[in-house]
Amino acid sequence: MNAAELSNKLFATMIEADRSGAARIVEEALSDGMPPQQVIAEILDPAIVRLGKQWEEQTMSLAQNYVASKIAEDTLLRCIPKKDERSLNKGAVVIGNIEDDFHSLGRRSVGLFLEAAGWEVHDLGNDIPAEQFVEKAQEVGASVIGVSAMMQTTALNIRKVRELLDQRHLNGSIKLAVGGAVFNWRPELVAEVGGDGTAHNAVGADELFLRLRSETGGR
Ligand code: B12
Repeated sequence: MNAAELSNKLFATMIEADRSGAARIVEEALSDGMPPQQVIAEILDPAIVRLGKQWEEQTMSLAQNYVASKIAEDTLLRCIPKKDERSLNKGAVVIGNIEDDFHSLGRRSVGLFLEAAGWEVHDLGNDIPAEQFVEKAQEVGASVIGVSAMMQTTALNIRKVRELLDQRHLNGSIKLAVGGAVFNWRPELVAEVGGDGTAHNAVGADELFLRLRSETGGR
């Protein structure tokens, strides 16, 4: 079965709330030798995009969407390599969903791809206030803060991170990456919230973070 077919199967298990069926599909792909990043990019991501479309077309309930999202999260967790299998040599970064935002799936994908690419990722989780992002970045010596927001309203909370970085004169040493579906729909929002750059998906996050790190004077 190719990736598109497996994605269709995974989508069906998400809609039918079939958690163990979803687990079997992922285990099968991984044990056939498909790299975890490919499982995410070609099997999981397209299934979530379809989920999003159905949600927007109002052909599913919030409860159904919620269970489907949990299954997507399980799938993502199954793809995360064990800590000791990674070599983290690109330096520290901090990621999280901005205050009031609970859309964790995209952020977790980004974290996974960054770790796989060699970054030491400090993932703060959902609903993170601006102060916490900046304080953690200072504590771990991060060159980039990556903030995820899925909704127009929550994206605007990212401005507080920008303000804090500027107030503390950290704008030269810590860069602000922003992302989430709302930035893909409205690219002008990146500048509106004071972001230094964005990537449309997790696959592009490593390149973005490398560029931003180089703007801090880091190698
Ligand atoms: C799944 C989902 C949920 C799940 C989230 C589960 C979870 N654990 O994440 C649940 C059911 C909990 C949920 C709740 C809500 N949701 Co919702 N949700 C979605 C949905 C269907 C998919 C989002 C998703 O996971 N996409 C898949 C991931 C892989 O893609 P992604 O998030 O875009 O991330 C990729 C890129 O954007 C990028 N990226 C992401 N972050 C970052 C960060 C950086 C730094 C970089 C570089 C890149 C990057 O890389 C990621 C991986 O490739 C979207 C619809 C849609 N089309 O997006 C609505 C959507 C985002 N939700 C919406 C709404 C309104 C809500 C609720 C208010 C619903 C309600 N009435 O209760 C609540 C609010 C919760 C909150 N306060 O955050 C709206 C937002 C409208 C808007 N434009 O403001 C949307 C667009 C649906 C809609 N059209 O109504 N939701």
